[in-house]
Amino acid sequence: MLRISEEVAAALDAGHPVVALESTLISHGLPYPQNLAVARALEDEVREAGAVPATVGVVGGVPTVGLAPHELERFATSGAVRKLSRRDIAVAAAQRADGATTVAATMALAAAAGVQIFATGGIGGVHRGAERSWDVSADLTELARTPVLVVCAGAKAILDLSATLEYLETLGVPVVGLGTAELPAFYSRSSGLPLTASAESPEEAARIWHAQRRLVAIAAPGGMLLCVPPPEAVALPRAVVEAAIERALARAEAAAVRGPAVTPFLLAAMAEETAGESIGTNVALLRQNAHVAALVARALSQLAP
Ligand code: PSU
Ligand code: MN
Repeated sequence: MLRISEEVAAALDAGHPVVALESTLISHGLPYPQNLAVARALEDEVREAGAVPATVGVVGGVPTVGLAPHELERFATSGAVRKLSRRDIAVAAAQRADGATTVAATMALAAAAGVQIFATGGIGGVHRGAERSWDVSADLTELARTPVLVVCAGAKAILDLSATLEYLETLGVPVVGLGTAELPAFYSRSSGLPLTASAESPEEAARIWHAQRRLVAIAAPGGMLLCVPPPEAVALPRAVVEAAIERALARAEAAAVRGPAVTPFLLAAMAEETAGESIGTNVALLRQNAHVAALVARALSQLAP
């Protein structure tokens, strides 16, 4: 049902820290060759910070936690890798397809394997214009029900961040800022949207997560977001990002893009509209989040189960 790599299984058995990583950003979120370099760099970041990386995907129909190096390469280079949310996993399994897992699907597989900490870039959320399109990412509903802490730079800036935060509140998902009391805006450090909770350190974030799991019957039963602003040196000014988003959204509208194709289309359009700058920022924040997630996983492994 679920293939767990030998290295990841051994780490889990020994109670060593493990960090899950997703594969949609590799296959559908970033262009080649940056995507392969990033896939490897994120695993290196996790290792250097003292945890074991577990990149998640569906390989030839087999849900897998801990992709092998040659599988990472295939996911970065093959045009035939599907984008899988939770609803798509059984279809891919039956058809023995390769599939890159979104935040939602990665959470599901990570939880099934016993991995509690997961690093990504920006989660999916409520799209702009969702009052007409009903385009709301399954990442949000997954956070409501699956017990995984997701380290991210907030939700992707192409979304309606205010509506996304409201929806997370409705679903009862805690959103905690790391060293900030504001929701980061993915490419930018600030969104102007206040958070109700913040942690001063990865250790404090681990204690909050530990409390949520201990209080599972009376506190949030599912996941938690730990939001880390992108590094100062590569963060983009909000005005620049907003102007690029307007142009990217107009192109998506003109091309009548719908469904799971929307996010990959907008991310690629953002790269063009910012002359590649958005990719540099995306890569830097991903590396930072992998590092932070490893520190949280280490702190968690020190706390009594
Ligand atoms: N973050 C990134 N790049 C990405 C994604 C997130 O920096 O490509 C992916 C994640 O896998 C997320 C997905 O779950 O986009 C959201 O897609 P959708 O809006 O279709 O749910
Ligand atoms: Mn969608």
